[in-house]
Amino acid sequence: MNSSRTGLRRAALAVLSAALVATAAGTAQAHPGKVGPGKGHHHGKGHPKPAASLRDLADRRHVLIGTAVDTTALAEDGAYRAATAREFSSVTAENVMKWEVVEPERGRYDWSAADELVRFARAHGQQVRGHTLLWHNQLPAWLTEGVADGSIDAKELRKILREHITAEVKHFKGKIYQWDVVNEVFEEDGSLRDSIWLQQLGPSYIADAFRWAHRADPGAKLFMNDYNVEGVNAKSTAYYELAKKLRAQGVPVQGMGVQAHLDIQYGFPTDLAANLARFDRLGLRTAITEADVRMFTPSDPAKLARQASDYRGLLAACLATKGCTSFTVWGFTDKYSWVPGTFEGEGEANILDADFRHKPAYEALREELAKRH
Ligand code: 9MR
Repeated sequence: MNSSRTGLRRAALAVLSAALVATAAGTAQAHPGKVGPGKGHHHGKGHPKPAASLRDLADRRHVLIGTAVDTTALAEDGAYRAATAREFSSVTAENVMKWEVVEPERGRYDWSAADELVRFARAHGQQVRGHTLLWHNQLPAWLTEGVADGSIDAKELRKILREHITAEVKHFKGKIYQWDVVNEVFEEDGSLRDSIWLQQLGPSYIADAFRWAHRADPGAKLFMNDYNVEGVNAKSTAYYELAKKLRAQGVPVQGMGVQAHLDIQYGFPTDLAANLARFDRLGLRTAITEADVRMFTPSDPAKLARQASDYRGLLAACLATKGCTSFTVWGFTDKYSWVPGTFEGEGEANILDADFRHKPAYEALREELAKRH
């Protein structure tokens, strides 16, 4: 297990006892009464009008609805490909824009898988979210080993980071509407994560990363992105304070990405809208970037209802925030998900089941998007 996964699980365990107490209240609050939009209503001579897709409905709300894309599934699975094209107006590379994939050897770039996704997006009128330029995970071995054995010193590492960000953002210039420039740079307590970036370069690496990315593509909106920052807490407040400070210094930080990897065993973060609103007031865009809602398997109707309620709550908070212009799920079918491989006994975190059938969560998103506002 890599350190991000460990981090996620550690964080999850840390809030377990508090969350267990809060769960019942959270469930009740986050489940407002709802009415489906003309379910079973037939048009014309007995032919039901094909139901609008998520992206059709999202267009009317001027919000992008996105998914992370597993590019292997995209290449091999026709049903997956069709659903990706039909339901979403934005795509994020689940893995193929990460450093270990795009620069497997120093100075040798391999954009092929990412380019393929960008081509798919273009062909289907979809926007592309860029994920991610700087992370402590999925770094190439030449880089981590070079730092560990001292053959890459701090000065060299800063140059490597500048070249990586510049090369990647330039390669996709004009094709990416939002970039996750820095990913998961804070700990739960709001201190900066003790990564090789902090250790070698000190805290200024964050401002540098944004400046380099902006220079390479001034048109892309530049985001910070993390998990466990849904509510107002030490970690999200650290991002808020950092954004305020950097913007006062003229650093081009333009967005806050809230990953939203939820789990139905915990309470829904009911202060999500308030959290998004404070970033909005700072002049930042916001986005839900990696939504999924896991559970212990097998599912049952009650668990699926709670999952639907959580998805609905995430989307509702985004729709209520002016600058929240994209809502992305981290994969859309239970057929392909990072969850079972990471959280023992858990899964079924997505909005379609493994046979691409609509789950209550899918219907909840449709209903939320279809609401008059
Ligand atoms: O979904 C991704 C999975 O396929 C990779 O193995 C994993 C490696 O750490 O990264 C997953 O995506 C992560 C994302 O890039 C950042 N936020 C947490 C996501 C889930 O771990």
